[in-house]
Amino acid sequence: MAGEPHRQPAKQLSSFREDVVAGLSLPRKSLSPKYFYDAAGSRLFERICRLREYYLTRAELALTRSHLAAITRFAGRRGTLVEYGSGESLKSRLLIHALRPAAYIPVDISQEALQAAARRLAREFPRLDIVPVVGDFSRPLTLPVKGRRSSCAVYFPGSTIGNLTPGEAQAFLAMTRGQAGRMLVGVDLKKDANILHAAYNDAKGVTAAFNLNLLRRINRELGGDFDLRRFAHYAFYNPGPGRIEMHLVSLARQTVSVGKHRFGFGAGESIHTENSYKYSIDEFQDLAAKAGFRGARAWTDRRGLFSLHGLVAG
Ligand code: SAH
Ligand code: AVI
Repeated sequence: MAGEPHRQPAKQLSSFREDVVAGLSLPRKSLSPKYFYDAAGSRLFERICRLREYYLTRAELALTRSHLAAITRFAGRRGTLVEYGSGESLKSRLLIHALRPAAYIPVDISQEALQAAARRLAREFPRLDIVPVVGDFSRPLTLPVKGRRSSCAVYFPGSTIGNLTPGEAQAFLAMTRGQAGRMLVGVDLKKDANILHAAYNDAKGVTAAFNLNLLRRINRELGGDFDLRRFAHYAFYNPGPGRIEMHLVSLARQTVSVGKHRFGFGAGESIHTENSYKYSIDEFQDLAAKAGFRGARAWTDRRGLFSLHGLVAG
């Protein structure tokens, strides 16, 4: 069964305008990747997950299937499973089958994706108590978790943690330490930059459409007049910080309005729209330790592309 989604207070979901105006007013323009995920953005991300070049989803599914028994022993059966950034809850199905949780609490900022996923899961697992929460995990969240913290496991797959800066990731982990005794975190691994480059520059242009959809969303929801033909998707691996950077590059000198605000762009100037940090196993375990977690286990796929960390609150 899946009830009506819990919603966090309206303020959390109404800051889109303020954040866009603030981000486009910076000397180096930037927008938070959390705004990619309107209904269209969530659908585009689902297409990305099925692309030949986007190895992350396949690698994480493969490693979860092959280590499912050990992952189940680590997370524990019949407790509460909280999932952050659950999207279409693709990988969660494997865990729900194995863990048989008493309750599943998927948390996502994208209401449409969350509700559609909860409805599908309710058909597949009719006896599971599904409590969807529409909310932003970059802010403090109150979750409807019943029972003891020790019987709650938090699942954060997909390397969504890589979309946070290391400082934000540490703060996020520290916040979840108060919610659960154990965490499972999917983290993309450092690798050949050519493989990374292809994953964020797919031949069909789906990642480009995903990036540009942010401007379409600003036009629709905030009264913007971005001309999508005058911006280009640009993604590259920056080895210093160890991250893929996604940008939208202005192809001309131009002025864009968002409601009553006007923003000038030079030719070649970019809006930085996403970071996707890649970590070695040790780098991520060090980060988790700073947030008060012990990296108890780390599973990888056979090709060593992706990792799933089992963290225990220390
Ligand atoms: N877990 C899925 C989806 C990953 S895509 C997978 O592994 O394939 C990232 C998901 O996190 C999207 O569904 C997006 O809507 C959600 N998301 C991104 N930023 C968020 C935030 N700040 N708060 C809540 N959800 C967020
Ligand atoms: C959700 N997140 C982990 C994806 C990533 O790989 O950083 C988002 C994405 N951006 C471009 N392609 C996919």
